[in-house]
Amino acid sequence: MAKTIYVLNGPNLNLLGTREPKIYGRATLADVEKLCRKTAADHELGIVFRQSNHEGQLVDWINEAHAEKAAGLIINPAGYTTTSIAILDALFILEVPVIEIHISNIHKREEFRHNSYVSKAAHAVICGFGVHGYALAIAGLAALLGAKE
Ligand code: CA2
Repeated sequence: MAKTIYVLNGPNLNLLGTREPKIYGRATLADVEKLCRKTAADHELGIVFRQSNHEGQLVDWINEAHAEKAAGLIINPAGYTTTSIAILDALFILEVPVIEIHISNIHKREEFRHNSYVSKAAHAVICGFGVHGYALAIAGLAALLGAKE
């Protein structure tokens, strides 16, 4: 049976492609989902792709990934990156690799974006590659999972 990965997206990423194109580019979340599905298929991985504006919903989906024995999880926690101990605690429960991704280079931006709680549970962090970072995250996760076989 194919391994399945979860790709979770946090608040306001539903608006991707509609505002602040200089920071986030012009791709929509639907475009990102398409890119992720293609990249996952190229690596023979199943994929669950979701977005929510609600912290508890993201926690529930991380718990679901654990219950469903997902092979790995990629998360763009967006605005919850620097605030959510609940998301961090849920990620700590996972026994599979977590990759944190940000479209923009958060370290080049305002200081309040720098201190990620999520990074404490992440195997790797990708930021600053625009939405292409999602494809890099899936390829990196696939390599990690292959290396374990
Ligand atoms: O660069 C990223 O991917 C971020 O996670 C995006 C978050 C921001 O709070 C993080 O510091 C970095 C914001 C997501 C908001 O998404 C928007 C999409 C379109 C237009 C405006 C905001």
